[in-house]
Amino acid sequence: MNKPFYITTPLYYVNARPHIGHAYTTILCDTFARFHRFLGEEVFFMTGTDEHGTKIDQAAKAQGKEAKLYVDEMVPVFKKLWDIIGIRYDHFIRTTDPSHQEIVQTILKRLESKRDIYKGNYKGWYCTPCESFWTQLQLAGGKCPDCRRDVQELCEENYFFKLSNYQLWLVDYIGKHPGFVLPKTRQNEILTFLEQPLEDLCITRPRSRLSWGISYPESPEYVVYVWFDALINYVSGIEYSLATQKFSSFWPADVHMVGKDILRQHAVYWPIMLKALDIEMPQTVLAHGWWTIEGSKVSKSRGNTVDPFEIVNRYGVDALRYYLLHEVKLGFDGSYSEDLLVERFNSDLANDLGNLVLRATSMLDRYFKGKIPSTAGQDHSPLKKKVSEMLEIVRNQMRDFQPEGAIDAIWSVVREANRFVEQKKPWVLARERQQDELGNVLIELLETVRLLGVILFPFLPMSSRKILQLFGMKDDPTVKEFKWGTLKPNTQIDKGEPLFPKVE
Ligand code: ME8
Repeated sequence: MNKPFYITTPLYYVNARPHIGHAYTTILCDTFARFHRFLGEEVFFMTGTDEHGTKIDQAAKAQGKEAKLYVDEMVPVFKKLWDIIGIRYDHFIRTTDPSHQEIVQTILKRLESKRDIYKGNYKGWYCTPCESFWTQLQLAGGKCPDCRRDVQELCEENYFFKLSNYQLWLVDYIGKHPGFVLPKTRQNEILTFLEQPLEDLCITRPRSRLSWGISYPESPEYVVYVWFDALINYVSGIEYSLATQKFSSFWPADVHMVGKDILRQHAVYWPIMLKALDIEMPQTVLAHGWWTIEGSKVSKSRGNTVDPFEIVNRYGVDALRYYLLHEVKLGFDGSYSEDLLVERFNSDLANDLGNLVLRATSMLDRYFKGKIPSTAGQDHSPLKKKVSEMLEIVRNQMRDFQPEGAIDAIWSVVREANRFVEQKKPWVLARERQQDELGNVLIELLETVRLLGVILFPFLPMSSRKILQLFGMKDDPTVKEFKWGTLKPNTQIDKGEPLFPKVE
């Protein structure tokens, strides 16, 4: 029995509504999760929310609400978006879940007993919006080097986690596991970062300064630093303790999908935390790029966000999924443009895919009253080969974390099938009463459409469902359903509605 495929999104801060950046990461993970289910594997896909720390505390205060009330109101907004855009997660973890909080405390006690945690003085500069401490040397002209805003000087006693003890180990580990941090350019960035001595991580905040967080065990005057708390979700969400059945069957994670903004936490802090706890490393930390607008990262603090609810309202779920999955190569930045989204909608979705499906079913309707004809059969089916090659390409592209490449392979079949219609000219065959040839052409076309419905399931689940319904097939297809030649004569297939009515 193979280990289940375990994939995670970051836990999103609930200090603002989710925007297309969050939707992007979650759609990517959902697509990989669906693809592995499609392959017949057991999958555990976890997402959730990061609910502690200064940012959340400030957002709650700004609305004059208790932090817990505030987060309880925000979480459903995230869940609603995931429902709308077809995200099928297996578990939604919140860092305010009592089970998570307990595991964080257990882990801290374990690290203390291993002497990986010590108490010391922290002197530094703090950037509240970024929640980052900086040393004097790291500041950029006295400002936060990340966001260039003002920083505050701080000196306080705190608990520290001995990252430095594990620096050499980590460099060695990354060097020996080239698939651990991907893409390669990001791996190189992490290795460059690790050329400098690693400072120990301050993992508490005095409660007097920040009260919204998990209490440090035996020292309630401290709360746990939000990043230390949040990273632990990846094991607490599967009931970490080395002894539980769930943990031992799901861990190690196959993919931690993250944006490049939080790679350091996932490729430096997290592996060291795991190493110190004697927990196996995840297979891959995969960093994708940023969606930008006019060169700036789409982000709540910059206030240039795009609301995915609105995009879905205007163009539908699959239009958003198609655009985000296909427009950039995973790992690279992409410049977000609604105009381009509309262009792709009209050309790739409406003209190519939508037309193909409608053409195939309407011609069956027109020439055979919607019933699959029985024909003498055919010796040669040019699309069949293309379709089976497509499955292999999709498999390879997905294994290499390139969903855009997988979509290209699917669209190459969509376009080939449209060309096939142009070449075969079924309307001429009908006029000349070449019934057998006409039947063969339509069967060939409909088989292609049907298998497109199957393969689209991980990427465009709504369109996949609509196509499969036309053929009376169930949702959630697996690769077993990806079989050419199972359309039975006399099966009735309705014309259906256009999948993507054009947008002006
Ligand atoms: O960082 N383009 O939460 P967060 C692409 N709570 N992806 C983007 C994006 C953009 N413009 N903006 C955000 C946190 N994202 C922590 C994580 S994990 C244990 C704790 C996505 O709400 C991307 O995945 O700021 C990024 O890493 C994440 O949202 C940050 O979400």
